[in-house]
Amino acid sequence: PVKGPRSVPTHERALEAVRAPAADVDGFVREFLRELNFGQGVSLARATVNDQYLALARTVRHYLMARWLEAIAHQRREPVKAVGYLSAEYLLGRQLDNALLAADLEGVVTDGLAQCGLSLDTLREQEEEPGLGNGGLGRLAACFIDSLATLSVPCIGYGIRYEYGIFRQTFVDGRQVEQPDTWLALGSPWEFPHPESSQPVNFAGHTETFVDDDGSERTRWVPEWGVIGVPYNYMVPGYRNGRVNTLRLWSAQATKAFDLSIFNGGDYVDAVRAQTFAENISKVLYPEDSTPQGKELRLQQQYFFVACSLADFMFEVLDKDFDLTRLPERIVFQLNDTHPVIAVPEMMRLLVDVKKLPWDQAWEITRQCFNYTCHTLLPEALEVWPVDLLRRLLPRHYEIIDRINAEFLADVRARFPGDEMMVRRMSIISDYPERGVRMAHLATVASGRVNGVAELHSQLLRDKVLPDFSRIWPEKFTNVTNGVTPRRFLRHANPSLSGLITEAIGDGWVTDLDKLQELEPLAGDASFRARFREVKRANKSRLVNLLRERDGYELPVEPMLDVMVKRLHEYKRQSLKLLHIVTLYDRIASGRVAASQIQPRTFVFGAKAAPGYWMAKETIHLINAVASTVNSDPALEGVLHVAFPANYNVTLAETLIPAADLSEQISLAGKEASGTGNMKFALNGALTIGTDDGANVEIRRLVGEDNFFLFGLLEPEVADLSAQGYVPSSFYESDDELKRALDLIAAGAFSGGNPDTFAPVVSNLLHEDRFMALADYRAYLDAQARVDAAYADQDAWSRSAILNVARCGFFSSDRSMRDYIDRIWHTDPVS
Ligand code: T68
Repeated sequence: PVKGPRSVPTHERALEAVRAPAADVDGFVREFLRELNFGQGVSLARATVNDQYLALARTVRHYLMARWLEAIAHQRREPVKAVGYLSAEYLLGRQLDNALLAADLEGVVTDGLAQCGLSLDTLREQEEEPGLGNGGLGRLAACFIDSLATLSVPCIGYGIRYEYGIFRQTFVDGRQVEQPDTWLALGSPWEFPHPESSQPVNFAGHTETFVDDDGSERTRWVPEWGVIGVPYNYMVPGYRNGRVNTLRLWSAQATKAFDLSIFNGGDYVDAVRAQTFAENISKVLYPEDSTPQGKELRLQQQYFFVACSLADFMFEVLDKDFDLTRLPERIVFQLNDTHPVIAVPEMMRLLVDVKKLPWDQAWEITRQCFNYTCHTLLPEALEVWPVDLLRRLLPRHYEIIDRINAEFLADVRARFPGDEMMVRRMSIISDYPERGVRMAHLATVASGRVNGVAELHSQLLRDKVLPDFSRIWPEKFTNVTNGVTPRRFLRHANPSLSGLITEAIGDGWVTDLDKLQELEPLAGDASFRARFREVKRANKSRLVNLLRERDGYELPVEPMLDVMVKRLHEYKRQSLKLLHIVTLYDRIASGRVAASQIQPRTFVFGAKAAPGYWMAKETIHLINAVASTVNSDPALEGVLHVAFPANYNVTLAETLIPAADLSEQISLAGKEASGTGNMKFALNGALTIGTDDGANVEIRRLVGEDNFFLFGLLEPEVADLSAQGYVPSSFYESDDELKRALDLIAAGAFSGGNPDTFAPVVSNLLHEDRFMALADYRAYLDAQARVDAAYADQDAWSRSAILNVARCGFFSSDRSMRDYIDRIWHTDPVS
């Protein structure tokens, strides 16, 4: 019998709207214990921390579920144009706290768990973060989908459910050793597999022409093998607005037909091998960032997730009989870099071969459905697929690309008769050094809009990377400066500062970050500054405790905390940071400066190197070597410390960034497309020392030049110096301190006297130095001296830090999303 005021037959109850459990302590405890007992199958008394964590995660999901189902139902009832964000990477970070924050459950959960004798702090540590991305590009995708949900804009994030995400970094004798990231091993409570919505994906084979029923000649693809894509859905909750969007990640599975036939033939070993082969596609995230790794498996991954995603949207999300000529009214696909660009010929194939639309009409639709974001300036980072490979793996797609190119080049020739050089430069298919498909060109030709990720980057993209394209289609090119989600990177990561801000100006800033401007007058208030300093100090001691427990570092809380966290790359110039540290060390060790004369600093690095990037790995070894020398010198106790916690990831960033005083953003001008770490630090009240590069330019303009330490060559100066012929050794010869620092490393001061250990790093800087670290060394040291002087006046420093917070509202990813919506997508929120 159903208890309650009204007796409702069971079947009718089932039809009622899904209800969240009561959002009070009792309601939570009931639901949590039910999950523990019936979902996890254990009693509270016998439950492990992992059982408790899994039950908690599932309980929290229940609170979001009704909204999620409603969002899906609403989109079916009253469809509006949605964003299809196509990204090979999503660097999500932990989910539990984000969900608690979005659903406003932290208080209830803390109290409810306490009633069960459990602590939220312990359970949250149990979560393995889904590290399905390499760095900035993947993290940006995660910030963007968070903001779209918070803005109530329908979005489906499409990507790959890698079984192994970005490798877990360990250090052995100071060298990076990669371990597999087994993020799924203890269960993955945030995902919902939907095998019934699987999509078949084909590869290889050949194409053939045939005469259709209506007498027309058509092409069909006769593939050789295929796999199945199984979707796993994740909730993307908006911040306290009742909106929950979907992230749909695809996992590869062997087809039944594929292995059954072999099984029936009696060859079990071969059948299993076939399965392994198919499932390899979503096995592992490529840990190479910035440069494409020209591997067949990578192209398979790209096509796999894009084919699943387009079919999913066009034939599952939309009704099967939807009039595809109206597709642009319902979806706009954003290409997150070139990785998903194979979606362009795939859409053409679906429209022309499968749906039998005329080519021109299909092209018109396709062009209205895609836009492309470029995330790099390094020419070697633009993907080019060898024609032979593409043709073998995706023969029909190659034909389609070839026709797109032929029509595009005919257009170029018509506009610029006789300019065959231009035709060659612009061609989607290049002839040299081998025949290859330039994915950035294909993306640009097919897209309505092409954008860079910061003002400087977008300008260089137009003028240097794609100049011919911007000449023929100036209106295609636009800028959208990156942003970061204030929910994760301020509200969640920095509860102390969030509390102080909210006390001062209310909590509207969480969804309207421009409101931080209201803090500006408080920068002039001595008591507010004192409280701001207390917050910073508390965040530093939180970090010091974490690094003691996590990595065994013993660090003082008092010194300035100077942080450089990002992927290890020559262009980002961790080596320049090292030269600064080695110089400080040398000044004291040589007696030129007394330890007591130095502004005490703790340097923190966090960086993963691509496993195949040798020079980056040598640099990691050198950072660790310098760290152990500096940290074990008793004369430097309390003066200089260097920490390099292994396995920098989103979770570590959340404790590190709020503690920082100084943010290192020191790439060679013209190389960092934007940077987003730079925004997170400034928003958390660190001052930046940085070059005139990427979004640093905009940060400095907004926070004011007095509150930013600028140094180094400007981009045009870099270009000039390059053109003249850059000779790094001339800087070494003419700067005594630089010479001493490099000589010290070369002499083995950090390698137990062994001069060979770091000879390659030294020689690379001295004779090659592609990113001009030596040219910027003196300017960098001078800027660091200005930092020291400024930090000596703590009151003035905190004034600048508060102004950084107050003036960084622009860098909310909510603003980035509004820019995409207004200038590129033209989508509307749902109420
Ligand atoms: C980064 N790119 C940019 N790439 O370097 C950074 N590449 O300036 C920018 O802020 C950020 O994108 C967001 O726009 C990357 O992170 C990759 O991770 C990557 C991954 C695979 C292949 C190539």
